[in-house]
Amino acid sequence: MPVVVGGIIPPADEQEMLSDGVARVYAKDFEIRAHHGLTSSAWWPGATGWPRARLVSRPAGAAASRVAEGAALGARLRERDRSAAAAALNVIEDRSVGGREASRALLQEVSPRALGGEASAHLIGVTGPPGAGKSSLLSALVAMWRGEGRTVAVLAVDPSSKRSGGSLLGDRARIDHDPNDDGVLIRSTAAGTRLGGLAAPTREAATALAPAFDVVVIETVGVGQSETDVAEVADSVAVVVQPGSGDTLQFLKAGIMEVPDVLVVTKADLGDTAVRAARDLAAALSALGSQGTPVLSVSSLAPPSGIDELTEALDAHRAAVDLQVARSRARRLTALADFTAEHGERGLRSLGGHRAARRLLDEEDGALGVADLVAVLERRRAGS
Ligand SMILES: Nc1nc2c(ncn2[C@@H]2O[C@H](COP(=O)(O)OP(=O)(O)O)[C@@H](O)[C@H]2O)c(=O)[nH]1
Ligand SMILES: [Mg+2]
Repeated sequence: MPVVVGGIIPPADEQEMLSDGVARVYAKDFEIRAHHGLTSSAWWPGATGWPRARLVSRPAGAAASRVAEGAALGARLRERDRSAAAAALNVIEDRSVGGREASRALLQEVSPRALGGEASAHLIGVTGPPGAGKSSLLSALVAMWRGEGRTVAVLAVDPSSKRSGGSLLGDRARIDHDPNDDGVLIRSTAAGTRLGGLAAPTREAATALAPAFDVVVIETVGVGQSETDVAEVADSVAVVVQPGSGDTLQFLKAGIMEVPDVLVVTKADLGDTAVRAARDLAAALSALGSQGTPVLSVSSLAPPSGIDELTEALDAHRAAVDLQVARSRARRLTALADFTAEHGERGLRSLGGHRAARRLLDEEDGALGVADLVAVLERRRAGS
């Protein structure tokens, strides 16, 4: 009989688990003590958020074929077969137990180890408050990149949806592109719930697409926390603001917002206010000792302006990054955050604390993927 151990199941996942062959899903308020003689805190010490469930045993056939399908899609992406992208994203967005096993197999196929190095795409984070002009800017950027022959995937994080599959219309349909052009993929992905980071499906989607596209963009909404979140996966982060948005200036000065790699002021066609905004932001960055950070003024409305300067600034930033170092560091931080989300502070303490866990990961091969790194921590925890 299939048995689930290890966590509280979000009610929304129940149906999927049942269709995966799980015999019974105990809901959050289920009185565990009555059945197991355990208190819920003993059952889940230090639980934060919705942890992953672990299936101990279940029917083999269907699951095995989904894992094989995931691996095959990953192998196709590794060979830069973009026609596998949409199906691969479906696998990644399927957060059922079977779906996650298939995603894990898929991601193994695109890990730096399988690729023989880091994925070639430029991973770009585009973030900024709603209405700043991110989607319009991306329409112009996509057109520019396609004109240069670069293939582009855009993952637009939809803050209105907490779960994959349920992305709401609203913010997403605004990136203009030719639907018949197979060099462009635009996808809206759910915001998810992990505190202080991008949702796993978004990170995993970017990782999966990175070998197959020249540019992979993650568009997120917000200013303050969100650019640190997207920095978790992006090689380069562009923060997008519109003229007259004093918030960004205040956030930068107060240190709430980390200095972006590129700062973009939109709506240059508005004239004076746009010029002034760009000047004020450049002055603020200068005062913070970040004179090197480009501040670019762009207009996304026809005729667009400043878009080529922006692509050049992004390329220049990427060229200056030691990709292997930056990405393996990002994978380690992500693994640590994932482990902590699953096992809580107490799990972290069992490894000797945050710094000890970091050291443990630093000893590992830099080419390991996030799931392998989490497994390293979990093995150590089990052995401690
Ligand atoms: N004047 C002007 N308006 C713009 C420009 N870019 C975007 N907008 C407008 O600003 C609004 C928000 O744009 P959108 O791209 O959806 O912003 P997002 O919420 O950051 O994705 C829309 O009404 C756009 O037409 C621009 O360069 N100039
Ligand atoms: Mg938008």
